[in-house]
Amino acid sequence: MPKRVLVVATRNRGKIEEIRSFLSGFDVEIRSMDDFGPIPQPVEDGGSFEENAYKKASHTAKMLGFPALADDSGLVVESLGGEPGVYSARYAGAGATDEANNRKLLSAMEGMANRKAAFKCVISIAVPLGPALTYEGSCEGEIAPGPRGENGFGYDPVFYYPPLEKTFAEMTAEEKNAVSHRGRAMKELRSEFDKVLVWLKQRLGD
Ligand code: ITT
Repeated sequence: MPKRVLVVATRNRGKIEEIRSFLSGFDVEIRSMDDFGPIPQPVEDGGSFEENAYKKASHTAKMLGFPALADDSGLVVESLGGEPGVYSARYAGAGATDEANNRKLLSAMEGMANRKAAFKCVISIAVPLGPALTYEGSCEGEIAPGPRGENGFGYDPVFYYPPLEKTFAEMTAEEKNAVSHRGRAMKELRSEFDKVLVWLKQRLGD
């Protein structure tokens, strides 16, 4: 029997690599957006990570006719009232680079004693029509005084994880995946992946 196709609905290379490694070994054929021609981008105007993850997964499934997995994630900083939150990708403006977002965050945090922050991740798996499955994970840490480390992507150089005394960018992929927001959400998804495959079969009627 051909393997079930699952499209990873993200343009973020860092996320794609992590999600692929979490799903390696499962009975599913992972495709990325690069395997298809260009499609219109979904509008990420939801007020929560859940809403945006569903929008991305559902939009992609509808456009491509395959089940799709989307990840909406971001950094929630306590002393900034939860910012950048759902605006994490465009904190320093539309199309901002990771470096620009990190610079803006570090300057907003200058002189702040409370540096508590949490990475949040919501994974949504959707079919072309109907509801989606949702998985969530979070990871608590602190905003470092300055960037440290070369690994990972996004806010990794400025997110310090006290239990390992490293920023995410100083960790190996294995270390980050074991404790990260995405790692925790994907762990839950992996633990019931057989049920996900049954759910997809029922929804898709094949
Ligand atoms: P897609 O919407 O195409 O998936 P995106 O990068 O725009 O890609 P989001 O809208 O979910 O994704 O924005 C997430 C933001 O949070 C973005 O700036 C990421 O770099 C950052 N982020 C998410 N997970 C991260 C992680 O594990 N490490 C560092 N930064 C992360």
